[in-house]
Amino acid sequence: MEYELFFANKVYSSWGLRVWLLLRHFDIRFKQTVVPLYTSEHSEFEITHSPARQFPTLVVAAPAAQHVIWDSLAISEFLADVHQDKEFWPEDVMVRAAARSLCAEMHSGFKSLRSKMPVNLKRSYRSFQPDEDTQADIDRVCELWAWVKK
Ligand SMILES: N[C@@H](CCC(=O)N[C@@H](CS)C(=O)NCC(=O)O)C(=O)O
Repeated sequence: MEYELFFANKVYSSWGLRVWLLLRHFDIRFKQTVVPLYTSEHSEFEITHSPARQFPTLVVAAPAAQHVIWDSLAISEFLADVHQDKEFWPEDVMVRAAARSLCAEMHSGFKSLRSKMPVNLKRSYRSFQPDEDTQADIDRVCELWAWVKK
């Protein structure tokens, strides 16, 4: 099986970075292709790899066919299914359930944090003052990290 990971940008897109880091961490070979958002390459990508629309998208070339998998969590679950020797998820069923809870909340929550503090790995926002909702999200992340460390 050959993998090609399409992502928008490594500096601004934590979604794409998640899958990129996972592939690197588990030493899984892949080709990477950056598709700048809202360009003609993006439109071409949407036509060629329909119905995927967002990044990251993983294109899997298997002997009989080519498959398109999109959304960082769906891609991660696919990789965990295929590479069962790599221990993507904890072995213990209850620890695994807790890990899934954390991932699910990370994937669908933290709306204020995401919109007020978008990822930009080239900048540091030292003077940024979070509003109430953003501070609540920050507190929640800290609570979860403290809980994981226990
Ligand atoms: N929940 C999705 C979010 C992906 C996402 O929002 N990707 C952005 C780039 S960071 C995108 O492709 N935007 C283009 C669009 O929405 O047309 C995931 O986990 O993959």
